[in-house]
Amino acid sequence: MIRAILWDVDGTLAETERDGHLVAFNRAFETLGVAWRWSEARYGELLAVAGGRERLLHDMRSQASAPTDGALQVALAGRIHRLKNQLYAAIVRTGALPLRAGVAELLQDCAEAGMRMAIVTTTSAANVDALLRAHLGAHWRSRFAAVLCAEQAPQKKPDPQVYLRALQALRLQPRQALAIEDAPAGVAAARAAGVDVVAVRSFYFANAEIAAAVAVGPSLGSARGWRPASEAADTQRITLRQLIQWHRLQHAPARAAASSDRILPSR
Ligand code: XBP
Repeated sequence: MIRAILWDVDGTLAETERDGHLVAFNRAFETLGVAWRWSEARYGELLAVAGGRERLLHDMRSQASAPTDGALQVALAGRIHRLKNQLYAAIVRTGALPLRAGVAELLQDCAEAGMRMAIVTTTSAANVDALLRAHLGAHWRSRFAAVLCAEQAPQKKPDPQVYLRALQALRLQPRQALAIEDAPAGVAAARAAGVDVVAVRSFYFANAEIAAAVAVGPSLGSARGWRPASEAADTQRITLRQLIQWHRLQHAPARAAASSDRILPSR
């Protein structure tokens, strides 16, 4: 039985990587007089490295104009990353990062059903605050039973640390939670913590291999194109009821199909 929905942030709630972090990184490079820029494609490759600061340090190894001294690299990465986060927050405030389709409705489903929710991300707390304040208002935290960010879980996904800490905070067993993720590293992190995942495709992971999810689909705003197929013929989006159904199918396939109407909430 699911007792909480665990939300990833970047790529899942909004297309923050392409339209937010990448743009902000390039503006930070420019502002600080750093010679290099990242293309959309290059940033896609760099997403294999979790964490903005870690990504910068990784990329510096192949940048001819980057400092060669390790301490100088760390200092420069810190400066760029701090400015990047300020610029990211400014981008969010312009309204350029809308919630992805179906997210607001699913948040509402959970609120109405009394389903607890948590934010489970390895991005910085300031970035999460900027995004959710813009979309859910100044009191957005009250909608979540727990908020776990890079500050609480320094081991980045695919390390399971952030999921294990979320389960601890919620006092739940892994089987009592369901994660929503977009990236293979996020799916791996949740699975390594024993948490099932519904994976929603984002721009950068549209074709990535995601084998370990209970369901994979293009958007929470569409009931089409999901594997396994969404049973929500009556709705155009993925509902909490559908998430519960997928989770039950995973653990008790025969019984779930027979008893779903009796057990599932009405929406
Ligand atoms: C997403 C990330 C982050 C963001 C940038 O993590 O990997 O690094 O790209 O954010 P998650 P920071 O999938 O856990 O949301 O610059 O704050 O690291």
